[in-house]
Amino acid sequence: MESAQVFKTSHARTVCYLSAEYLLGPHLAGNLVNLGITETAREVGEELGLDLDAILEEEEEPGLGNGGLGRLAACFMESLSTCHIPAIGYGIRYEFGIFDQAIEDGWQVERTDNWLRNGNPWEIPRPKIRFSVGYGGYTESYRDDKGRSRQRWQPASVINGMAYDTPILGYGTANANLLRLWKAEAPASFDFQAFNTGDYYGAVYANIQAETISKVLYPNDEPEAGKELRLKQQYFFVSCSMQDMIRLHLNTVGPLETFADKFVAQLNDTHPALAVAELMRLLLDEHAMNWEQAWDITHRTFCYTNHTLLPEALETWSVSLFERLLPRHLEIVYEINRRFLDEVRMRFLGDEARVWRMSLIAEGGERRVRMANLAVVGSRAVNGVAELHSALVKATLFKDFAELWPERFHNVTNGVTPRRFMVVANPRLSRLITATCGHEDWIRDLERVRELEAHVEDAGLQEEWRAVKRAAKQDLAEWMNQATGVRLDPESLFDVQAKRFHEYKRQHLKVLHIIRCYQRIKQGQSQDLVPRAFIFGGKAAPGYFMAKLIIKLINAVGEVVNNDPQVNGWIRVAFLPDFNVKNGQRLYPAADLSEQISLAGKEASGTGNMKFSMNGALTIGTLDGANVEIREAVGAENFFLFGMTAEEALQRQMTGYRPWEIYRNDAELKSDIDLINSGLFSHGDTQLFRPLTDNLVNHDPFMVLADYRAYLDCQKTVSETYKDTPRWTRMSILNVARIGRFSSDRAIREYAAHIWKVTPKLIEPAGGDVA
Ligand code: 9GP
Repeated sequence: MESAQVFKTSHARTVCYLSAEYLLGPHLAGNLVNLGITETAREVGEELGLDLDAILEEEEEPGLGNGGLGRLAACFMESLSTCHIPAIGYGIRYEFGIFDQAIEDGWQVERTDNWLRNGNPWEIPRPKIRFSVGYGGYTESYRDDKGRSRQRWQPASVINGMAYDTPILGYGTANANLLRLWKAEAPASFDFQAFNTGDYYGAVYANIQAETISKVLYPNDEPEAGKELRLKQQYFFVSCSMQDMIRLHLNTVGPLETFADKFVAQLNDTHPALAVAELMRLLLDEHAMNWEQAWDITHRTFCYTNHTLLPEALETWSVSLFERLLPRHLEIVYEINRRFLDEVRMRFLGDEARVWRMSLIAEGGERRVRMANLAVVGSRAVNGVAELHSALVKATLFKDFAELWPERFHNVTNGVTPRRFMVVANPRLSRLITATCGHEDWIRDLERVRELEAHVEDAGLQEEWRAVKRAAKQDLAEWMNQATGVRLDPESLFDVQAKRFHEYKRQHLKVLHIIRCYQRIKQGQSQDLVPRAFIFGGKAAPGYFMAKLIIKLINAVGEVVNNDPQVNGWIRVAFLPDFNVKNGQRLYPAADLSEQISLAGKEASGTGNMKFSMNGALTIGTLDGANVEIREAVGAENFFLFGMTAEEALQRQMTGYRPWEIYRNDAELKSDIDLINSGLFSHGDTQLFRPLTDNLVNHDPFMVLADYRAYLDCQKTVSETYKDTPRWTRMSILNVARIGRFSSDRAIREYAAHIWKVTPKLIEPAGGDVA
């Protein structure tokens, strides 16, 4: 409340982070750390006969996101508070978050995530903060009281959005920002006409329809069909958020002319891109501005982050659906487009092909609104999330735009919060770092973990370092055994791949490596190997057949390997069910090896790569996303690199990629794939995995076969290095010591200085010191 009051009275410039997803993870442990009272809480608990760890274990996490993008938003909210930047996070209070994953007979099964079942103690309902949101209907022209011709929207239906606020605490500071999530409700005056004519059920139906809008988070990677509700969700939350920002501005600062000085709105991917059209509508239709003035404000307000180059993830909406739901916004998009394309034509005379490519409307076939183009045109800054990704954004996806407005394009490499992913997740390692460096300042200034480097040769530290890792592996092994019945040996190398399942992330490349190890052991060629536990975690979108088949394959291989006494002293395979923030916190501290093996050019950044490295895992990875910068930071000699570069991959695709030739010419690869097809892993069913193996041999869109040999060679180096224990330990220490740059605090400071132009505002604690 004090933060809100100070931000209000001081007219502090404020960041509004617009994101359809926040993958927050449990709040309690993070809040205790940020308030500096974990040990106090533990002691008080003990006096009361309560075990803090048992309480933490009970907490339900709000899984209001799919993966990296939503978790990034959560890290950013925490760093915004820690860095004293006034901010509001706007999003949707989904009643059901990302599904809970169970594994049955090796297959992923989805269960609804009823996270609000027992209530949510962290949120503050704000019944007075409500806005109306319209859908459908028509637009009409009219003359206002000054005789000017104006346009207005008469929606066919209206629902309400009500605010629920969750305070997001910073580390060791009194600053707290708000995460304001909107819940959809029927308007109080529900359809009385229907009610009076006796259509009671019709009236109730309208209520249900309204509430559906914030019911459930959409899993990404879903096919396009039936996504009308998603467009409704997107409009719902941006409309409430824009109306709220205008309300705040009018209440505190005053006239809307200064709106863009008070607020900067960050579009987290294209999901909130409708905000551009909505702010225009509010300024034009509700606040009677002229186009030029409204556009100047809108354009100065927004910035946009792109998180993917994958074409299927770039949102477009059919013009007919858009028009049916948001007729006024379509008019506004057309007008933005008309003016924008005039600018393009003037700048690139006669280049109609370029005009066609850059248009906000895709023509040819069904006409569609291109949300990414709307976001670029409506924003004053556009950024990618790692150096390589930002370069590819400029060179490929938004090439035409970067030629038109080169100054608009930036890079801000992602980061993650060390509070959650080190202090909360790995207290043993945190204590060791604090003891070695002699201070806790590294928690707020992660660059200071570099002080570890001076001690890297210290045999005592190395010993303790190994003990910390060993204990985390023991914890994970126990948990895994309870959760899945798979027994892992903490003495073995813990080789972990945990992230969403997608073909571009290439979990199936990892599976081929496991099968190769299996065959080598069976053939008595285990001399190059070290005992390994292969551990996977991650969810597949419910409608993504191939990703689900890969999960099944992992479990099928696991069943054979784990039950074969000839090999299971060497290798084990475990699948951690329901990979979420809480389970991630169990995995990162226990990993020796982090698998970051996407096809180069496909993973925009990755953030799991940072979390593993922060916990002393070494990375085996391609030159993709933030791997490139992690390798630079930790030193090439402390990173296991393999595979094609993005450029080489592209080149090879263009000159005709023939995976079947690789399959035919590499006897080991052929025998690994043939073993899958033999039915060994499917109780004799030779067809089960055919869609996967046929796809690999005949198409292989993510070039698994092209990188197979390089990957196996690199894994051999991993095994050799692991056998040299002191060397591995030194590499592990150096990974942590040099990871400072990947704190989300650094990312937030870069956004603040270069993109948002906002300065920190420190809140003085009213009733005593914090931390
Ligand atoms: O796939 C990217 C991932 O590489 C990145 O780390 C994350 C955060 O920037 O965003 C992911 N993108 C999406 O989830 C959808 O665009």
